[in-house]
Amino acid sequence: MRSLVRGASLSIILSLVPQLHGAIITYSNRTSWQSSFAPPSDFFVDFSTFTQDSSFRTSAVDTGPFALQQLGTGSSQNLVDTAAFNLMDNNGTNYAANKVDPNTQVKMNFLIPVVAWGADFYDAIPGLIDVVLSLDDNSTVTYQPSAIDGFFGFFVNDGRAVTMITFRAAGAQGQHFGLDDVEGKFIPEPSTWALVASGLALAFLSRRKLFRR
Ligand SMILES: [Ca+2]
Ligand SMILES: [Ca+2]
Ligand SMILES: [Ca+2]
Repeated sequence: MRSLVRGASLSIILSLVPQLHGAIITYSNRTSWQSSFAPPSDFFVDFSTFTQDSSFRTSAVDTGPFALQQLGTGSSQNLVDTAAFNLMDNNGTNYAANKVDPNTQVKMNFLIPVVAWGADFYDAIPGLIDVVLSLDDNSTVTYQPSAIDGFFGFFVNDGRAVTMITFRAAGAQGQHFGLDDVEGKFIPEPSTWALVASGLALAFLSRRKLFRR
């Protein structure tokens, strides 16, 4: 009886833990995701700086922290959609309008690899879109957003980082979806660690001097 209760409480606890996939944790809630890494985030792109529709079909659109570009030839869409909106999948502000199908993917290339990334997805029917993470150890991991309209984010906690995200059709059916409020954290630069290390060394030395007096 007791082990039954223990088993039940364990499964409840496990159901509360974010989905684990190797050393990458995924989130469907932005606030929970933000608490997974050391805030603040390094970038937040809401596409509000765009004043006209900008296609990322044949050339990349650079937002600063990342660039968007279509791979393949199947789609007539794939643009940053500014008001008045051309397309249906949006939250009422400028956003990235993506169309993926068996012949067309969209890639998001990061200026610096990211350890944390999240975005709001719109009209992204669950099961139809693969979100493929390319990691700096040349491995890939594939996820799918779980809500038609909602947040999807991940945190890599094993020292690796994501260099590119590819959005692709999970099956034969194409899918059009909006992406907005794209937020993330770059991998800490070695120089940052060097600064931290030299700061610690200075603190250590000054303490030693104090003790010698
Ligand atoms: Ca927006
Ligand atoms: Ca427009
Ligand atoms: Ca859709």
